[in-house]
Amino acid sequence: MKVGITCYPTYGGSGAMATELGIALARRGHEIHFITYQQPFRLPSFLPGVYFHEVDVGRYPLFEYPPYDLALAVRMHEVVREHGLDLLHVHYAIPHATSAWIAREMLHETADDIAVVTTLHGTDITIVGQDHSFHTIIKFSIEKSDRISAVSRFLRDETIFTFGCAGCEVEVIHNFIDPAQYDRNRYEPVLRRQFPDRKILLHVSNFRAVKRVVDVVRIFAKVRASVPSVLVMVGDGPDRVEASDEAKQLGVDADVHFLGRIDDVAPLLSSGDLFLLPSNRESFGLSALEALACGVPVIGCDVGGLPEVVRNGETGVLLPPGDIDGLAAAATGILADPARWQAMSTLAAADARARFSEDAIVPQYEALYRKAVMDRPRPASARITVP
Ligand code: GMT
Repeated sequence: MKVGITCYPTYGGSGAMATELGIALARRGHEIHFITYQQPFRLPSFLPGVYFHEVDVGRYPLFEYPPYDLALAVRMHEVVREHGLDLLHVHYAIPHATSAWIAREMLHETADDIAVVTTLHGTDITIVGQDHSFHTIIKFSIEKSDRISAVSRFLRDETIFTFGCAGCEVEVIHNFIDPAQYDRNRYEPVLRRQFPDRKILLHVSNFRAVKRVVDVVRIFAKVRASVPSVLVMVGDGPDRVEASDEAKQLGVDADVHFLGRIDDVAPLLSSGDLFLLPSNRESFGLSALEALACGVPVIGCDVGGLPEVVRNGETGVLLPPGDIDGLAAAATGILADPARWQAMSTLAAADARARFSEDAIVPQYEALYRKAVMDRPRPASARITVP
């Protein structure tokens, strides 16, 4: 098929997943067109079958808020017509699903058409969707999509609870990893060489409030009191300064390393002993899945979709958000028992491969695409190039 993909191209799980999906689909013979305001951060500069179309918003002085959603709709409309796309797959409802709907309405003026699939990732429903100013437009845009998917059962239920969405069928398609890339045995243990004789705790995120990065530091400080260890923080965002201040306050700053944003996290994860993700809520927790696939047990919170990813007590430990003592005790217990750590690490890598590998998940999107295209009246369905 010829598929247009729109996502947030900067750091974040939804953009990462959309990009990995596009790459995987291109490997399976589809033609993929990314339509975004910037090259997605995980997209290599050249890949056969993958094209990038930049959305230019312009900077007219009258616009205090440049109308990105309209510029995106116009670019979608152009790309669909120029390249004969079969389908637009938008990741994150707002504003992408709305722009796709506008583009489709414009296409109808020339008797053209396009199928639209919307994938919900989490904060588009759990935070943005509950803000009254966006509620109606998100509900409308979701309902106008031909097919909707959510990255966890939790998010599907939350979507139906929040929006009602009469008659909406929300299909659960979990996020996935490429098992060849997220493989502990594939990389030199770079961090282990840098920190010999220490346990390595890792956190990767966009450092937004929902991630509770200050808790990450507090948990680490308690672990470090009994286990020689370092904390490696990957990413950046609004709460980085607060986390760094907390490390100083607790006297552990010499052992907390902020590496900033890094595109390819697999080599770092492969050096890790534990991954900390004590978020208030994760609709899925892609970073946790990537850690598990690299054989790193996860210490996190038993909320949202994370319990669908981490097997509590087997591939990690999940406790209520804010239970710093409990999370630190769980981490210390695993690190102090090498046999238990090894069993968890082995099961984590195996379970991630068994349930969330690219080969198992990507065909679910292909099936969703087929249904979306077949749902629409001809001539759109007649344009399918790959059944
Ligand atoms: O976590 C964020 O703030 C970013 C957000 C995004 O759009 O990138 O992440 C959401 O989508 C990811 C990919 O599906 C999920 O793994 C994250 O759990 C989800 N974040 C939240 O639900 C907070």
